[in-house]
Amino acid sequence: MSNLSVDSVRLLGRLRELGGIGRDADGRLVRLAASDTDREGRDRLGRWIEAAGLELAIDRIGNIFGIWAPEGTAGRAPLMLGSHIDTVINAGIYDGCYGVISGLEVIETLKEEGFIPTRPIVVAAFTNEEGVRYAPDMMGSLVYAGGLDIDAALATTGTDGPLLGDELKGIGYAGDKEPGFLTPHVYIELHIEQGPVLEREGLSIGAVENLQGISWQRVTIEGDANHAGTTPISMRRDAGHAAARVVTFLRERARASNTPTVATVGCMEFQPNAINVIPSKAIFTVDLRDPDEARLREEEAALARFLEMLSAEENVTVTVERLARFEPVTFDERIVTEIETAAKARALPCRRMTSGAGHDAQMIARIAPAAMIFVPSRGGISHNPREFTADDDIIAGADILLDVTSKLTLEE
Ligand code: HGY
Ligand code: MN
Ligand code: MN
Repeated sequence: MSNLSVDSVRLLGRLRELGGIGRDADGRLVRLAASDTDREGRDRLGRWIEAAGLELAIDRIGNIFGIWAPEGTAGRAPLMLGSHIDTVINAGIYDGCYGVISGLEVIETLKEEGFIPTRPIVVAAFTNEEGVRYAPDMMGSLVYAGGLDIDAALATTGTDGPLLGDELKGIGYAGDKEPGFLTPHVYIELHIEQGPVLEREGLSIGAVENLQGISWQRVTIEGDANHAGTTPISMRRDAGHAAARVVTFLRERARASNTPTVATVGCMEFQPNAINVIPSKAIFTVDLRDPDEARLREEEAALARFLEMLSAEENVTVTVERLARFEPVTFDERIVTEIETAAKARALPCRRMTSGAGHDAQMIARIAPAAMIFVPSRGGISHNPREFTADDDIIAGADILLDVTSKLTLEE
């Protein structure tokens, strides 16, 4: 079907329209899971889904589905196209939204062309993929795939306090469908790469064959508050200094490892957080990732050893809470090959690659054959308002999604 193409004006227009929803007073894009701005984005997507003549369904964790089940396909497992529309803080407009809007666009294009699929085609927007307000990330798809109990997920406390279940009720997205109510025949996620590889190699399409493991932890270090001026260095139980040593340890270890291991301390809070008080407490997060499970375990063990040594050396107490842990995932070889074939048919330069970021596809891969399609990110930038993908690449990726979707719903 590589002579068909998506409606680029509609696709790009919606991407920009959704990208304008949830701007704060400083113009930053912030649509954290189950927030009022998340509701606004959800409502807009729901209107597009209904206007396209699809059945709109919401499950108990707020996952949104647009279902196209033409005559004769009812009861067959659907081909599912998905991603997420929640964002990080001060986000770009493409992360997640691109895959959901393109999935809807593919369905609308096929419908308008009179295409008759052999099975339903569904577009999904999963709740709380980013995990910024509620951990773990990819929560909606993890619950959907049976990896996290729905009631435990709804009882999760947000970084700002409220329970997820209450917030979903509050925004009107505590749906009635049981998570997992549709088991996909195949799941395909179109996403920006969020890294530098495709751009650096001058490629248009990434056929994503695997995704690295992710370990999220929250570390709390407790020492003693004391006077910044009168307390000799040798007498300090300085939680802030101990935390800083962890940040340096992680970076130095990852840098020296010559492996794909990456480590990030993204959040840090000192208490009492006063200029002239030695911090009594430091609370921070550690994000460790590696495509190899054994190496990821070794990084976690090395951090645990370091924290033990630190506790003795700095005379502080250290407690660690696990926030998320996902093993590396290998995607479905057949779908990855279909993506490469579709790129070749359109003469789009393509390569196989690993995803450094977490995605809903890694959760849905637990219940269905899954794979991902990447398009280049300018400068490899993401989780940043400078996130950008050229329109041609946006359309090319959506056309590949269209080709693979029509191929997989034509023959079987
Ligand atoms: O953390 C991730 O990789 C994803 O953006 N949630
Ligand atoms: Mn994403
Ligand atoms: Mn993201």
